[in-house]
Amino acid sequence: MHKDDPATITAAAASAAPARQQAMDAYWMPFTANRQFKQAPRMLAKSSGMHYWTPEGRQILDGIAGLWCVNAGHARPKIVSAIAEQAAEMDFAPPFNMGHPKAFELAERLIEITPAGLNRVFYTNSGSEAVETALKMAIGYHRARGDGARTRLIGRERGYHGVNFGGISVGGIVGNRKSFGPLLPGADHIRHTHDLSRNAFSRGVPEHGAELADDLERLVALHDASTIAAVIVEPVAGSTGVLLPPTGYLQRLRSICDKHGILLIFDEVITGFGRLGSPFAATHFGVTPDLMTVAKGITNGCVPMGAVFAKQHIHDAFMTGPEHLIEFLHGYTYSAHPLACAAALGTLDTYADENLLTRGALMAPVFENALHSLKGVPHVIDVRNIGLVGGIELDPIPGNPGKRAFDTFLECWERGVLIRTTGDTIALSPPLIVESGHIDQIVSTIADVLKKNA
Ligand code: PXG
Ligand code: PLP
Repeated sequence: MHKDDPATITAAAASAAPARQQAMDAYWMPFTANRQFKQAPRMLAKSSGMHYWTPEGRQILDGIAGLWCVNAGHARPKIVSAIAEQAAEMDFAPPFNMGHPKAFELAERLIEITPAGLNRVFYTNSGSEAVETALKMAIGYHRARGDGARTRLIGRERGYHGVNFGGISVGGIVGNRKSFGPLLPGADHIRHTHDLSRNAFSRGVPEHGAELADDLERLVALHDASTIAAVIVEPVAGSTGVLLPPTGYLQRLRSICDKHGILLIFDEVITGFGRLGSPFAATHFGVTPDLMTVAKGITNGCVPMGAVFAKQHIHDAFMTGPEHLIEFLHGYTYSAHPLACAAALGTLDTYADENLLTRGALMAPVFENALHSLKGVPHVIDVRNIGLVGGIELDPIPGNPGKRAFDTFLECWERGVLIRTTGDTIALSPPLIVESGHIDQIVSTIADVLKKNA
């Protein structure tokens, strides 16, 4: 378009007009009710510490760390300056057959905090890409060892593993799967662990349900272990409403995998980097997977990044053949992006300075008590908590699932508190710098809204 075109002139004049209404048609928003949003937009313009501000300057308390990712809180100085300095020093470096120092430094720093044995790091740009990478590593690993019939991937009902084809194939959210065809062949699912009848209002991990891990034996009996490459689970399922593993469940899953030579993948995109009060869920539960996916908190949400951690023997299985040839035919243009590596290093410094990877354990009792005070509030049918993750399940409006929780979200927003809903569950995951006053504000706002609408 030429600069003297009438359309260009009009666009320029419009952008200069101070009270111009923002045009919203062009942006197709992700996982959003686009038409509803554009009628009544909820916009964020600034962030610091525990808060956002709207373009009009209204302060919003962040009850969900952005989207489970801003674990150290917003606008942390070491992260901000790391990104700014890196942008000025070197913007991009090709990651294929080339390297840059911060990519290596970061990997060494990361394996200091991962569970023992997970000491090889592959970078991606999101959790979804980390999941695809881990699934391909699992299948490639077996093949490299001469066990190429192990191609099946097992997920779990109600699991969320991002939105790419591998992730939705092992994922267990009907809505995310049903519109997109047959997906990956050979994927199957074990049962989820959510059981309100036995476990409602448990404080911390629920008592009942370790035997649900035995569902993996059912799939082994059906498909034969020799066809199964890996099982992937979220140690605590986040997206489908904060579903906790029953006592002993993850241990049992680990031992069934070991018995049958199946790799265990923990998807720690949400649980990684301190969310449960330990650096990782694997640390928290004392169960080490063979592969572990992370994203979100790795850069405090400031620059997109994900990663897969692999046990060394998995990495080493690929390191065969002529030395000049690529061993794992996989990678992204932006793997180990310098801005992401710099942000991650600033993030790790911030976590270390303030002991944030374990601070959740100190705040967990305060959080737990506040959440469980919602028992008896109208429509609350369960409260679940671990570390600084909370789930408040509401009874659905008959014939209108999700509406009660979504209406609660809208009213909390009006009252200056950002929460997240999935189905009829409210999910909370405040930044790990949260203080008890913030927790009170979040929980009392939810209680007030539910009582008002009772
Ligand atoms: N695995 C898990 C366990 C996740 O929680 C992903 C993979 C995908 O990560 P990316 O970076 O590709 O989004 C996630 C992401 C929600 C919500 O509604 C949760 C996620 C993302 C968006 C919304 O709770 N988790
Ligand atoms: N599509 C095309 C045409 C490409 O050239 C590339 C990368 O070179 C991709 C997709 C993948 O992009 P990315 O490496 O950012 O995932």
